[in-house]
Amino acid sequence: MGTAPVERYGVSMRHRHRIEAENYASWRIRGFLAVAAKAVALLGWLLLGAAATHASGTNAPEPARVIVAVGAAGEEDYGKEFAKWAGLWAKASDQAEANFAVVGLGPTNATADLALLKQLLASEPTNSPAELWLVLIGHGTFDGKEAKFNLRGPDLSATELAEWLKPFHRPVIVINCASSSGPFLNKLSAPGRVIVTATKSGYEENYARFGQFFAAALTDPLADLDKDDQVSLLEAFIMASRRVAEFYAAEGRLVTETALLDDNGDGLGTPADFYRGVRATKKPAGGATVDGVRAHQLHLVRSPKEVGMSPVSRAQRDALELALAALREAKPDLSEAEYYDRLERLLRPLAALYSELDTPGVTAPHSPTNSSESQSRSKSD
Ligand SMILES: [Ca+2]
Ligand SMILES: [Ca+2]
Repeated sequence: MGTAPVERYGVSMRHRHRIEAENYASWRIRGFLAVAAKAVALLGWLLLGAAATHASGTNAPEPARVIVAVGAAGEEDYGKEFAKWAGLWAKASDQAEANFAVVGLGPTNATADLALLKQLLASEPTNSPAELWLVLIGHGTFDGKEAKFNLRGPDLSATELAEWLKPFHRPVIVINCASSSGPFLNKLSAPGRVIVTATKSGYEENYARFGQFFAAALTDPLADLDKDDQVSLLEAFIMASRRVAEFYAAEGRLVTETALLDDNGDGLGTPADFYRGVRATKKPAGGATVDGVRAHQLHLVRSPKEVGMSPVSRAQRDALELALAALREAKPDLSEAEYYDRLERLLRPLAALYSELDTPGVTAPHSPTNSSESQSRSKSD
């Protein structure tokens, strides 16, 4: 699993010619249906958690949980850097009113950091609409088979973390900022999760700077690429990757780290240079949906408009937008009538949702009603 877990973008023409046009279309539509089904499933468990919150008498969004694990520094200078990045996460979490916890910065004691981290995760609710952000800041290793995150004392392997995360049916975000972190993406990828790694494989083993730029991007207005007054997980990923590229270019050095993001549970990551703005400009091969749509729905520090949404409404909006993104990808293979029929069936509940939420001056941050498709549709109506 040390090789690059990158999305296999771009169906080669030769391969495409081998597929009969009709088969190809039905295969793409099946892909859309599968994704739409996943979106509905995601909606199911997001809504369950959201409804539980609602039933408990509050419609306030549950605060996100942010757990930062700082690894063994090796050298003092690295230790200072890692502490600084963890500090940025603490600051952003404070701004987000999230519940923040850090492992690995205090004095070492009888309980190893690995056990402390395990305890922290084990004490988390497994069913909840509240996001769980797990951030690993430090060095990593890869022995050709297993990637590990270096902690003081025993290390954390990708396999072990995958086990710990199995019970969770809530939005889980893992950001592994370490060198050699790529294999964590393969091991942790699952529906309902977003996995970000600083490197594309286990073989990018030099000190990785991605974590520094990612932590800074969380609250950087320049990272708000779509100007909706909040920095999404996708935007932070894109901005951090851009800063990494700029760093190596300024130093005149070869880039030794390529960050990846996976949010569609297929175990394949997408690098930031596949996006223009927040839209992916290349299509994955194999009928897979593109990564990034889900990651662009998640914000550690939410805008006041986003904060104003109830968990139930947000869960509904997120699932409908995912289905909409899948429909757009399937557009070339659908008849115009079928496409607009499906589009309407998604836009109607979305519009109802937005009007329900509507207060003067409030617009939906990701409103697909701003899309060119729906504009051209409404013109023709
Ligand atoms: Ca934004
Ligand atoms: Ca993926």
